[in-house]
Amino acid sequence: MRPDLSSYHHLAAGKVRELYEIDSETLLLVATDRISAYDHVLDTPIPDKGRVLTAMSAYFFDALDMPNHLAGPLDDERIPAEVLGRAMVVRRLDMVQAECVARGYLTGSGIVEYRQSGTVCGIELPEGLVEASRLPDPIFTPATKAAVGDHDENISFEQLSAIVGAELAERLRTATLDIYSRAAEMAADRGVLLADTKFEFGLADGELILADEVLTPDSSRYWPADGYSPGRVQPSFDKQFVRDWLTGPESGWNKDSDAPPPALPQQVVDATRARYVEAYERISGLSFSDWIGEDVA
Ligand code: Q0N
Repeated sequence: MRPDLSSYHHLAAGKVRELYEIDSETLLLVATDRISAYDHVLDTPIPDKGRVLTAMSAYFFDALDMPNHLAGPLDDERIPAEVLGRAMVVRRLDMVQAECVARGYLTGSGIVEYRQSGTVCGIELPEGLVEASRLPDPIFTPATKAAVGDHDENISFEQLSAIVGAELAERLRTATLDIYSRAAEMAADRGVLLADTKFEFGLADGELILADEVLTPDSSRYWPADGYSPGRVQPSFDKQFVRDWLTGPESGWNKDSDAPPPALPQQVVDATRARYVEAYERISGLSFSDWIGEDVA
């Protein structure tokens, strides 16, 4: 008999994820079906998004050669039926108070800083790079975690060292770049570019442990390799239908207004759900219909 989710103390809410306490050493990390776009959490959920992202995280935890926070199987009896397939039992860690980002391509806050100074997080890059350029080598671009609703702030490696200490900063950079390179290679083999990705790490008895979700479309920018062309903003593998509809004539919404975005039409929901499933199946080579939690709750 699985427990009810309401039997667990709620510890933290993110935009699209929730954290609960199982016991003093163990947490339940839950991915919801909520989706964000243009800094808003939409009113319309994407069915199965939480299960797809959990499946992707689990796939990469298994594939990576790095200790991670998983502390039980995906069908652990401590997981409530209502979140089965979109929850992980994880070890409670001392979290590193920094976001660890690796970038193989120049976009987002990276190109904003590059255009101002020719650098990203203080790292000098060659001249002449454009939106979506592939970088000569992947770079480590840490950020400080902002309060909910605010944007993370990029920091230099020296600033990271001042926050966590020089030795841990080096370990974070090495682990972040190693994991990015491995995952980018895996994705590229299947026709998907991993433009950048964000990791969170924790410590337990001095050991560096990979935490949170990993290499999901919410923590990463995945681009279809087919049609990649630097010089313009690349379409998002997962959210492009949502973005196009929200900014198109049918939504009646202005992303630069303060107004909340409207509900998504069913065809955008269905197409977006299919894109998440396609991302998982393309990148993992596995079938989402085999993932846990179908027809429960
Ligand atoms: C933790 N966050 C950030 C879910 C995600 N293994 C852990 N041990 C201790 N703390 C955390 C983890 C993990 N993972 C991670 N906050 C605490 C993101 N949260 C925000 C809310 O929802």
